[in-house]
Amino acid sequence: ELHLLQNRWVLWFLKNSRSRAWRDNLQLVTKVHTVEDFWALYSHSKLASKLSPGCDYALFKDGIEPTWEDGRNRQGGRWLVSLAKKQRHSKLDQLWRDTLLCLIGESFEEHGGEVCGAVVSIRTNGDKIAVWTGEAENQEAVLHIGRVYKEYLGLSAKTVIGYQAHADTAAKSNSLARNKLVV
Ligand code: M7G
Repeated sequence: ELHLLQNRWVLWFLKNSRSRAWRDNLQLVTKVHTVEDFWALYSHSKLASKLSPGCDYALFKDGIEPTWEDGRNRQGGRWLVSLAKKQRHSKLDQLWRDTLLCLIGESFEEHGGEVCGAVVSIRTNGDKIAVWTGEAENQEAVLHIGRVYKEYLGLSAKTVIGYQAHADTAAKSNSLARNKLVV
């Protein structure tokens, strides 16, 4: 007996290559409909910590691309967890797995509809994990999602995570966009 997920999810892989446009580096890997699909995929995929710098994994709801331009993301933003370089070894894989479980397990209750997906980015200067939501101005939903997510990851009270609108991120290619909210 298979256990259907409340939403269908799509795993994407991005392999950095400067010779092509950013969008052309994004590949749809597979769709996940059941708990069993999810674990089969997870256990056969490389851990995030084993990917090359410049690569991303993204898990998004079916029908939403992991891009700022997708209509469901255009007005949205992300809760960003920035890791120190040394945490790739000690923390990254656990935090990404817990992020995936938080999404597919629909942990955000009545605000789950605002969640679009999540991204893990492997970067030489420090890896990143983010949960993307659909409406940066929906403060009640954004704050609820941020609080639940931080708790789910077991981040300490002194760890502060920020939420940035994609429009602000897209406009600032080199520095971090301002936080609209923090938890
Ligand atoms: P990143 O991978 O989000 O962060 O963006 P990084 O700076 O830590 O590597 C790197 C670059 O990829 C951006 O400056 C954009 O040029 C491009 N890029 C990233 N995203 C998420 C998008 C997107 O959604 N749409 C477009 N058009 N470009 C993007």
